[in-house]
Amino acid sequence: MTTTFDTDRGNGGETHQHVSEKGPHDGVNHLTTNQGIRITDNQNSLRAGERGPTLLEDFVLREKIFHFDHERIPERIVHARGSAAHGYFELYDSLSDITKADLFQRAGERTPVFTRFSTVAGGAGSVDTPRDVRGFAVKFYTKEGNWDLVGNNIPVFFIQDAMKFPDLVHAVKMEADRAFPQAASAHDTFWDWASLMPETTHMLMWAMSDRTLPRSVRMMQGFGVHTFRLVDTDGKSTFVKFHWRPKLGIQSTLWDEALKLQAADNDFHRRDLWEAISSGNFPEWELGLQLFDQEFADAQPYDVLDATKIIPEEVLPLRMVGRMVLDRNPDNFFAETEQVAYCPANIVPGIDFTNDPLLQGRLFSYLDTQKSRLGTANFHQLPINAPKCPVMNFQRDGQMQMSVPKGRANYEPNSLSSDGEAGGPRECPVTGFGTFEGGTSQGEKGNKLRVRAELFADHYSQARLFWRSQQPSEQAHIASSFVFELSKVGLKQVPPRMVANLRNVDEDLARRVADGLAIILPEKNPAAREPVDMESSPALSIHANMMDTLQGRKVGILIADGSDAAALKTLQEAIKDAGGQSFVVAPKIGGAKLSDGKQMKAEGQLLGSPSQLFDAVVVLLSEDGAKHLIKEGAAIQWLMDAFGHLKAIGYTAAAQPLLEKAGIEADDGVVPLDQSFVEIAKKRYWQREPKLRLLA
Ligand code: HDE
Repeated sequence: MTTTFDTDRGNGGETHQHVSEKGPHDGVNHLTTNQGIRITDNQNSLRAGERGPTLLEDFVLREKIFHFDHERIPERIVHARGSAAHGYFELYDSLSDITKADLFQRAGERTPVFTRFSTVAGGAGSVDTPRDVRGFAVKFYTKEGNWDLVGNNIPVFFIQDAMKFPDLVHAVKMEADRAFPQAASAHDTFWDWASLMPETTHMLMWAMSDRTLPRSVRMMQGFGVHTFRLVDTDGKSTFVKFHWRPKLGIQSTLWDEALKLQAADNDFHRRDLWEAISSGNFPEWELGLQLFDQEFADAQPYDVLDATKIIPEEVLPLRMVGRMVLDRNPDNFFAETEQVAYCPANIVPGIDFTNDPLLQGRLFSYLDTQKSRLGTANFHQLPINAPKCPVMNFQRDGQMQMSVPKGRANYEPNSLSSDGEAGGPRECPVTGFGTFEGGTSQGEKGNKLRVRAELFADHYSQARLFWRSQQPSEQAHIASSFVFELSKVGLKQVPPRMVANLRNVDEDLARRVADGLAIILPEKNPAAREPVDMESSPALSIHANMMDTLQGRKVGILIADGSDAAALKTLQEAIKDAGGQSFVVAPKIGGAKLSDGKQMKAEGQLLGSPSQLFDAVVVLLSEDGAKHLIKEGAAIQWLMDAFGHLKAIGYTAAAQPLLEKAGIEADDGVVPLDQSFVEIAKKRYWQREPKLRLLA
């Protein structure tokens, strides 16, 4: 084949845009090497003779394999598995009364964001639904530089001091010698360590609750965790805790459901986020602030610099200041989601740190780990990390330097400009980031000490507050999770030690866990500081606050030959009108011949679409369909799981034998299919659970 080479072959730095054989603008993309050389054959390597050896000379082959060999980079040491999206933050009202941060000045203004959700313990290729804390990291590309709010879906943390972070992570990750279990805390080393660290207790309560089993990342809260500061133009500081509230409400799965989701779809959350955005159902959160001053801080029975403590919303309500909408999926997972580098130290004028010793350690860690993960000190130049405002300084060179600074000015001060040369950027004493100078309340000055402040010694008051703020259904889940996790621990000394700590939280909880493990209730572990009783906080319950809605939720509809076409259409429309999504499942992906004689294609095959993928289910079967499916174990399992996971079940009269075979007893959530089903489908039926499960 003869190839015509053009002289105009530049591609503006876009390595993989190609010009045509005939000319650069005829719309045909040509395959090239990384040097821009067109490739004639992408199937065969160059060899000496038809059956002869491959030649070292083959630069096309060598380059292709060389690049492939280096495609992977080290995964994040924690939060390796994640999914992200682009969007914006929109401010409701100006916050100029409390901060000079530019993104908080003008009502209605939008700031671009890139937000990544992650699990913590598992590797990059692990599943989406283990019991785990979720990362909730937001990069705001503000006009005054990048601000990263690198939070979690739980408002407290396991430890109080960064000194313990490597121990925590070593303990929870797969065990050092055997490299299992992956993405799970239910093993010896985690509980050995946690039971020796009473400060973990509050976080453990959250971790053992349904918070760590989110239904979707769109249905999680997010928290900045630490106390930060907002600073206004006069230099006045206000303490702040950041909260993200999902528009769809908080929703979680059940433990059994989460386990089965791992089998049904390893990418359950990643797919859910992607599909929601690509179908135009943009996930949304409101940003709420808890704002307070030193006087308030001093009056609380805990230290606001202690990341194992919350400020209950009932004590300090949230001021809702804006919303975040995620409206665009990444173009490329690696370039964006994998290479994004969040860092709590990325902060803008008007926001500042506090002395929280956990936060202070984080300020070092992220930049440091990112150099190792991304391989060069220039990772801030990657498109996903680059600020969307000018970046000008005298930093130069380093591996993978992408910018081409001009002139001689690479030092400061300089007087080059007086000779007509560019002198480079100058300091900004007024508009630059000025660290908040105050903060000399009690304990903020003094000798160098390796100690913790007095109130940090209270490890149990808020664990108790959390427990008492849960509904009985949630308490049963927490107690059962402790039993499950500790049942996986082989070290004899560990479960009693953990239960001994739990006795400081609540005697009933401790007894239930001990019973569940069939161990003798151990002596209480003496508390470093006696817990105090705090007013319970209903805002901490998921079950009490779950929204009755179909928005963002999916209803699985099982059909087979003969299913009523009109009933199916009506149901699908009703689900859509309620903001939900229907998903038709049939024994064969080609679908079923409905009552009107038409073939309806299925969206999922029964074997590949178990009911844990849905929030509610309908068995829309004819007599014939039911006769056929009663012999299909997957159909019976579909119903058993939906019932066991406390979901609404709608059924046609013909489908009743299947329900009977699945052992389903009628209750408020199991109803013959009619118009009212969409209302029924908006809930979970917690009251069913004690009849189905022996919880601790
Ligand atoms: Fe992180 N954390 N962390 N962390 N963290 C990382 O940074 C660290 C902590 C959080 O989507 C790492 O780039 C220390 C609390 C999220 O890319 C690393 C301490 C909270 C993400 C690191 C903490 C978080 C990370 C690993 C204790 C909630 C994922 C890879 C002092 C407020 C960000 C990386 C993403 C990632 C260190 C504790 C949230 C090693 C030392 C508390 C959401 O730098």
